[in-house]
Amino acid sequence: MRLTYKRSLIITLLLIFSIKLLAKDGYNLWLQYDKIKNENVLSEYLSTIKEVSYSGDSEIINAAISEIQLGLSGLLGKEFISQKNSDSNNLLFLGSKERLSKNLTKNLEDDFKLINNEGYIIKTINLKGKNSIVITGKTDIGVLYGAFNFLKLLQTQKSISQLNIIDSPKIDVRMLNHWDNLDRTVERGYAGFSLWNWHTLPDYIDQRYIDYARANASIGINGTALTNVNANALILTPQYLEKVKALADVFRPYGIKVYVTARFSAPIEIGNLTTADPLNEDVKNWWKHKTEEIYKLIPDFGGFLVKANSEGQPGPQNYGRNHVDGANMLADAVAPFDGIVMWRAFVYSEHDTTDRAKQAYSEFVPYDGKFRDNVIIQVKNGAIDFQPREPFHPMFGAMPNTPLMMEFQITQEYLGFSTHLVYLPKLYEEVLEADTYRKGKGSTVAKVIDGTLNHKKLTGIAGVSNIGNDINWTGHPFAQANWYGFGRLAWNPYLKSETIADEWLRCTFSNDKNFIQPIKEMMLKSRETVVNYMTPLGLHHIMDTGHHYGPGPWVSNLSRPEWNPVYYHNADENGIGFNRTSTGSYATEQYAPEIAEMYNNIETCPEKDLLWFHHVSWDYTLKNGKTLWDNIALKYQEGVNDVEYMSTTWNTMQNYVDKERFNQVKMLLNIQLKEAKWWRDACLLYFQQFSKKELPIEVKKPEHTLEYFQSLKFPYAPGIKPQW
Ligand code: GCV
Repeated sequence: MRLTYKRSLIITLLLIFSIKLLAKDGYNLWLQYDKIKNENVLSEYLSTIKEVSYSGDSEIINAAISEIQLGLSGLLGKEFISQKNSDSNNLLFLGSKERLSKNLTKNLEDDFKLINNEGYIIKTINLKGKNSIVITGKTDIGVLYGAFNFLKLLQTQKSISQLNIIDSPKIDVRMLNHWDNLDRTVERGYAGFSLWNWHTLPDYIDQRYIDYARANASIGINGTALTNVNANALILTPQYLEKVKALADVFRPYGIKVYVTARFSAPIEIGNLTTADPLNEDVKNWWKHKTEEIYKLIPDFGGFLVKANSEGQPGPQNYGRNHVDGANMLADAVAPFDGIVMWRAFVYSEHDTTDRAKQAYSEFVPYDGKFRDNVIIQVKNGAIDFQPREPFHPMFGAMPNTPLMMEFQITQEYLGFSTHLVYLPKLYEEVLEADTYRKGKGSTVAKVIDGTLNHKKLTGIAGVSNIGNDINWTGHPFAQANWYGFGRLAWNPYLKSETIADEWLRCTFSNDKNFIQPIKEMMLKSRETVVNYMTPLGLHHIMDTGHHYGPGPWVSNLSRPEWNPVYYHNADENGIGFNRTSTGSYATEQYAPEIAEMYNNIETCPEKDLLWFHHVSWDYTLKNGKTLWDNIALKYQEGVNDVEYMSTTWNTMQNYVDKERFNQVKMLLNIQLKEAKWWRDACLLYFQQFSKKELPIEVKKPEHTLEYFQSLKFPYAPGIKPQW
């Protein structure tokens, strides 16, 4: 009796264990190293790599070697014991330039001229009749990036028989911004709580911290701002700095520097000063000493990220000073340690009645050239706030004497949270490819960001993280693609979103073309789909207020006008849209003349941006010969139809995807469909009050009344503090 019980217990445990092994909870992200099933591919790899060897003993090289071992043992199903400095045949060799033999160095001389300090070379070399693949770089971090990229070749089943890959990042600072609070809530976070367990740090190092660093390094991210820009000064106290140091120690072997957000009033809150005036000597000294204290603990600390005089955050203007005074004071404190200050340009004031879209440009452009060399201005991709579609921010290209970095939002605050499948690299690509015309045709935003347009030494890009402690990190399995895609574009802002989707799908799910082709198509379309069912034709910021979940075009009762959706859509009997032309707020004049003219004229303004720049009559005829009202309604319907199509496409994919992730995506697409219909019906019913027109026959009749939609309340929608 006892034996039987024991036996069944053992069998159950074994079963649970094996199910756990087989289960795909998404934790491994795109670093899935399952054994390659294609025999031809596998045999090519096994005959090309017989041994692994390396040179160097830094913690970065150790990280590269252990990733190669992990990857090869999984993908090829064979253990490789790495030898130091072996030179047998069919070798995979890893080591930085200074570790290479004379012959190898000679062989790679020209290639090294093509890479920068973080770049890598992966090359097949035949020396004295012996074949080897060499993964190298000028520094160890280049070797680590090379190792991840080599594994990606295997994951995506590329031939490795004659390799010659030379690649370098085009942007210096490639970072994630976590809007994580010290109580572990995440502002605009939809994937659980913060990864950083401040309570158990610094003594407890969660495996997640290491896997977070691996994932980031695999796509070339080299920085992380750990804390919310709506900052808490406590992070700068010794108690918390010890915890930051612990994280910095974990991330260092993966080439990732830590940054924290600096609350401008910290000298008062934790320093016992009576002012935070940036020109006050005591304040300057306080920051100087605080910075010294930080660098003593974390010698490679990256620097500060600052949100000042924005949405209630303190800043230099509280003392009659300006952004230059504030940023330069902090820049002087970090300069001796090669630190940088990322000063955000996301500002708009309750005392300024001009169009919110104009305020950042007006406030910052006059300061062009006045910031210290180690200050970089962090600018959101558009002038309002991470909308499903915004024209590029007019500041890009308008401050030739100041480094500007891009801020994209990876977390889907305005794009359906982590329940909607939206592939954001498509949005990023649109912005990066936009032409500012600041130095004639071809002056793209990408060229501003990578510094080539104005010969900038300091370059950067930040993505507001969509990561939390959900088992799969991002909530929606496809939201992982947005983290991945951000990293890839940060490395190379000229990459195509399609290439990135292809790579990600192969690494994350399957190499089967019957899966890749339809799902890639679905991903590429998904951004336009969300624009259509939320904010078509240039509409913007009509989400319900506070949490930004679902539609709320009717909201008009908030204290600040620009917090109300009615401010943005201006719907009335005459039409809809924000007049930002010369007859309106004249925001168009903040662009280079070629772009200003294009946007200013209703005939040349791209229809996708029409209502961003123009207040347009309901009867205005668009290029397809239909009225504006019909176009708006049809776009909402198209959005819904496309989600239906996404859902049907996904439902035919069960043979290519593990059960867990298949079901997750299936359920999430059902939610997305429900919410797309909600958006369509609520917005059309609301706008119809002004247009007073029938819905075109293609548009489904709403199942609820406008009053019903207006009555919906979500006090506990994720991403905000309930008291807000
Ligand atoms: C961190 C928007 C968001 C805020 C965010 C702010 C910012 O307003 O709704 O949650 O605050 O942008 O970028 O600073």
